[in-house]
Amino acid sequence: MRSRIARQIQMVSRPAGMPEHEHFRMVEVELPAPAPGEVLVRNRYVSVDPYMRGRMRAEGVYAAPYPLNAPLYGGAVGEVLEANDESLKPGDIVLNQGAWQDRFVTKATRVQRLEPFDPERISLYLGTLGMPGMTAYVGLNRFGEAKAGETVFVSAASGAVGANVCQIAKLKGCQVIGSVGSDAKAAWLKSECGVDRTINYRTCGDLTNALRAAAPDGVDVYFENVGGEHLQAAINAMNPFGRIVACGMISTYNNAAPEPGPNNLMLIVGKKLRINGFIVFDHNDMRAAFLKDMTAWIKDGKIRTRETVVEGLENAIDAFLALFSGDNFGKMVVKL
Ligand code: NAP
Ligand code: FER
Repeated sequence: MRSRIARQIQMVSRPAGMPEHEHFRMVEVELPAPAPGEVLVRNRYVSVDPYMRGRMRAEGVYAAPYPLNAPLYGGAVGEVLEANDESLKPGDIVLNQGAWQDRFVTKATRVQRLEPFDPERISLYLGTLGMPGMTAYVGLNRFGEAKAGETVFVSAASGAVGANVCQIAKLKGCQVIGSVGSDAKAAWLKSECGVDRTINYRTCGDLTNALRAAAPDGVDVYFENVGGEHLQAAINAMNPFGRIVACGMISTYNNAAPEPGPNNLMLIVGKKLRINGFIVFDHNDMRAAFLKDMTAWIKDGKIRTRETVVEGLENAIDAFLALFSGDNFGKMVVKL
């Protein structure tokens, strides 16, 4: 019999500010044999994503909070070890929601069998071909409505979502400005992703001035991943009828108390700006088109992918925390 000993990371207390190791523990459990309709999955790659920080809070807006003393969950790609359901067989590669654990038993209906276009690159289904890539596609197309010739400003531009936003916007014929926290990330965006101009927000001085210099004709679409000073600078630099795609505000996720907002919100009125929040999970109607387009773009070399791969479930917490210090470069995944 294959091993049914599983390791899982549980949250034992809710962090107030930046999470620390003491908020989590690694637990070993013996899994039951899969009951009828169930499968045993061994994960190969598990995802860590910024939204997980929101689920660590007691109150969620959109998603249910993670329970205490139970495995955390989120996107993962694994292999079916045992199947007690005719829809799946051992060896099948499945997208699942069992992140933060190396093995688990779940209903067959709760996993999605993948037909990976490249079996060596299954982690892409957590990044460019997965939730973050689709977030870029949905946000830019459905809410940014970016048109050829327009200027698109992207924050966290080299990340899992941002790098795809930049490259899809270039494919649409836009001018693209990316903000990042390191010169190496800026150099990669320019050389590999075709980004026109970059800003290193850590070294640029006043962000509004830097953005105005990078976008002398103004910003038509701001793809918001960061919040705070980035949002204020974008509002300052937006053109009339500009669109702000409110995807996330990672700079605020570890705040223990709310911080003051941008000081220039009145500009939204005079510039007739539109601000659109969205959650990718509400837009599954675009999933087939996204997968078709994105797979073709990757195969044709039109979209470049970059990952930071951390090895070992025991390093998942550090991998997660790296999202908030910028120590990831591209999509952060944990290889098991
Ligand atoms: P990511 O960009 O791959 O990783 C996070 C990056 O954010 C870091 O590498 C860092 O890059 C930047 N960052 C972290 N703290 C920052 C701070 N205080 N100020 C400025 N930059 C900071 O993560 P991702 O998965 O692509 O997520 C990006 C954003 O999209 C997040 O806001 C996330 O919540 C959001 N999101 C939303 C949806 C949705 O459905 N609405 C779906 C997926 C993701 P630098 O080194 O460049 O600072
Ligand atoms: C994310 C940030 C926030 C995300 C989802 C949320 C899927 C949801 C927030 C909420 O429930 O309030 O990156 O990605």
